[in-house]
Amino acid sequence: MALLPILCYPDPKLHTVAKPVTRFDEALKTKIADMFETMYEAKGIGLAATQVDFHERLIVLDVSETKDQPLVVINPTIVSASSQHIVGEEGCLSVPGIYDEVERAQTVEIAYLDEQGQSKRLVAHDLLSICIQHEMDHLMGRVFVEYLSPLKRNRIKTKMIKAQREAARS
Ligand code: GNR
Ligand code: NI
Repeated sequence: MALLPILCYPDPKLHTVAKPVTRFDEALKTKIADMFETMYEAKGIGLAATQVDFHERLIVLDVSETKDQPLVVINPTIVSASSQHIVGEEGCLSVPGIYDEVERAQTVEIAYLDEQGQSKRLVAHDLLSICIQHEMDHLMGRVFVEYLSPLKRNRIKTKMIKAQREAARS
């Protein structure tokens, strides 16, 4: 088990488009275990492989209060999305300290593979739906701040660069 470094916005690597997972081997199991360890340690409810500089379509999630409902989602596709939308306050482990409202489909149905490579379907509502859409965006190289106004996004970018410069000096 290992903690993986999380890429921080505006790292250009966060805009990499992930490729499908093709090998369901021991290396993948290790990556999944390391991603869960990293996500739980960072108090996140989800983590996309992109955020740990691994560019395959792999997500780990756990939106439960009790942190005992791990979910592995590989090669996800949206089967359907509700026309009903919801606005939720989002944060991101790659944009620490920034929270803002994003509108998403309230319900999504996804098709995906589990860690054994078995086909699955899942209908997700509310927070799980939001989290799945947030993580699938990461796999497409998209970070939630890209939904905010250019003014807000530029302020966030400047703040992140400054924070990273100060962290590197200390
Ligand atoms: O931990 C996280 N919380 C969160 C809250 C609202 C909407 C999305 C998220 S995902 C985020 C972890 C993360 O950055 N995943 O990519
Ligand atoms: Ni994120």
